[in-house]
Amino acid sequence: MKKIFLQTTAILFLTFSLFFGACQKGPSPKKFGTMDIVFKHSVGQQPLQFDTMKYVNTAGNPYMVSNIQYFISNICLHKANGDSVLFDKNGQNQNIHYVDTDLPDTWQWQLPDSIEEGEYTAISFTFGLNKKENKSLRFPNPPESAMFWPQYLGGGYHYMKLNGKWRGPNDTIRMFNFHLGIGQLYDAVGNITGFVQNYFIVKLPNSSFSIKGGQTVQLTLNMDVNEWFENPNVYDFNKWGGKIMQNQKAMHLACQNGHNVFSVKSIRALLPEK
Ligand SMILES: [Cu+2]
Repeated sequence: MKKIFLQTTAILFLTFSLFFGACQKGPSPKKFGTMDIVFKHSVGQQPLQFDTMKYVNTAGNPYMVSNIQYFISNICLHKANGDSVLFDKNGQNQNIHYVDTDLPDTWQWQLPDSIEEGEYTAISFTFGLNKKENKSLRFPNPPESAMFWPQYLGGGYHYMKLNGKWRGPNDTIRMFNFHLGIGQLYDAVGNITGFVQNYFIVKLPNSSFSIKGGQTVQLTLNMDVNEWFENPNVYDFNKWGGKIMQNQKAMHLACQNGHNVFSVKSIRALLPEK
């Protein structure tokens, strides 16, 4: 009886040590993929066409777009358990991307860090630059340096320059600089009394994805220009005029509208290269 007991114990021990022995080799090494973002621009469902007065916003302003320049930053990947992964913890401008509709080189962005394989539920990012990131002179070279925001208006950089023209009353064609950046507060006689950080975080709907080791996930992100002018605030160029860098009320309305100008056109894993 004792012998059987010992035999059983030995078998159990062997089984366990085989089982746990295998496990003690540790988890298999983590695998990583990468992410690419491709930037597209539209008015409604149609790709944006430049320099043609073919668009009308919700306020009824006929308008055209000459070019768009903007920063997005702090891309963050979210997991179902509430964890999130922020790229580029070590700085060096690597989690900031400049998009310029005139510069094809800026239309695609390979994110700096590798992404651990697994499931992600959503992607978010900052539109513009947050207070910590938005420091004057951090970009010494063009094209980014041309985005500077005057020091006396709060400094740092434009979040966006959306440039174009609209047709005002009596068929007058007027230029607009729909520019967003740090806002200012003014006293009754026009002295600046404070600054307002207008950057905002965009949470992309329908941005879940999974990634396997060696894969590149390509996110095609679309900016619908019309959305800047309609939701939740109807933005009327005839009311706000062409220049809003010193008009915090107008920039605030614009930034509220900015929360849903971006949508995911597609998000898919490209096959690993062989
Ligand atoms: Cu400006």
